[in-house]
Amino acid sequence: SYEAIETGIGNTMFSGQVTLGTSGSAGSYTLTDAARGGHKTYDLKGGSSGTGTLFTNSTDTWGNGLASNRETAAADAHYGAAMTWDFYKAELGRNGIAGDGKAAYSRVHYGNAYVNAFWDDSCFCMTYGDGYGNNSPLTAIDVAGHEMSHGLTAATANLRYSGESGGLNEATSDIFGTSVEFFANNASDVGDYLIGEEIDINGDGTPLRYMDKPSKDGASADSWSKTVGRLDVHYSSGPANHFFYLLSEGSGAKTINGVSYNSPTVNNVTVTGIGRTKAYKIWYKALSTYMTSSTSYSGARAATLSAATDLYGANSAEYAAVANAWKGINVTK
Ligand code: ASN
Ligand code: ZN
Ligand code: CA
Repeated sequence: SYEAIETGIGNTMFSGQVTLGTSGSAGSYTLTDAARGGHKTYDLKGGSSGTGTLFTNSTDTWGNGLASNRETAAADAHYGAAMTWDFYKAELGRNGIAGDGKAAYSRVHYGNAYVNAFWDDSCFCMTYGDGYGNNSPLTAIDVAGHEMSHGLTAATANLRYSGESGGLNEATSDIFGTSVEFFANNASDVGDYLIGEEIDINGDGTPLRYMDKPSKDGASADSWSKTVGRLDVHYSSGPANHFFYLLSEGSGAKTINGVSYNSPTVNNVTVTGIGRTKAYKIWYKALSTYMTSSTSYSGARAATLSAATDLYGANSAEYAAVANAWKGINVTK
C-alpha cells in the first residue's frame, strides 16, 4: 500500500525539538523515513534480538524529551540516523551507508540497563541501550554518527577491528560522528571535538573521548608509537582522532562553540588547520579509495596524502597540512 512521505515532530532528549522523516497518513504514522531510504526505528522493549516493534502513533509527534517516554529515545535515534544520512549525501556525495541508497535501521531500548550502543554489519542495523541508573539512553547524535559510520567503514576500507587498523576503524567513526554533530548544527547540541559529552556515561559529566588531546580520557594515546596497536581499539584511535583535530583546527589553544581545546604536538610541530570540511573530505577519500582492511598508521598517512593530492594537488597547502598533522602525532613515513 502507498505510504506518504510525512514530516513529524520529535521531542528529543539531546537535540530539542526536531523534524523527523516519517510515513503514513492521518491517524496512523510510523518512524519510517521514506525520504532517506526508508530508515525505520524499532522498539526492542528490553529484548536483545530481532527487530522488535516499529514505532507507530496517531499524532506524528514523538517523545516528550524525557527518557521515561519510550518514544523519546526513538526520536533521538531517528534524528541521528537522518542527520548522518544527510551528512553523507551533502558532504561526502554518498547515497547511504553502502552507497546504494539502502537504509539501515535503528533499534532502541535494547536489554536491561545496557550502557552501550553498537553497529552490527550482519543486520545492517544499529542498536542503543537505555543506560544505567542516572545515565540516559545512548542516543546522542555523535554516538549515532559513530555507530552508522562503522557501517560505512565496513562498506569501504573494511578496516580490521584489531591492532592499528582497529584504531583507525574506531577513529573513522569518531571523525564522522563529530562531523555529523557539527553538520546538524543543532542549537541544543552544538558541534564539538568531544565524543559522548551528552550521554554522561562516566556519571561525572565528562565525555567518553577528546579529539584535541585524547589522553585526557586517561587511556588513549595522543601520538603514534610502535606499541600503539596493542591498545584497545577505542584507545589506539587516539592518534588518528588527534590527527583529525590538528588537520581541522591546528595546534595550540582554541575555543569553538564555547568549548576550549589545547592540542599539543610531538616536538612542538606547528600545524595550521584547513577546516573540518576539507579534513573530512580528505579522510573519506582516503577511506573509500586508498585504505584496505590492513591499513596501519603509516598506510593511513600515505592514503590521506594521496587523497589530498587528488582533491587539492600535491603542491597545495592542504597536502602540506596533512603531512604536518601526521608529523604532529609522530607519523613521518
Ligand atoms: N559503542 C562501541 C563502539 O562502537 C561498541 C563496541 O565497542 N563494539 O565501538
Ligand atoms: Zn565504535
Ligand atoms: Ca560530541
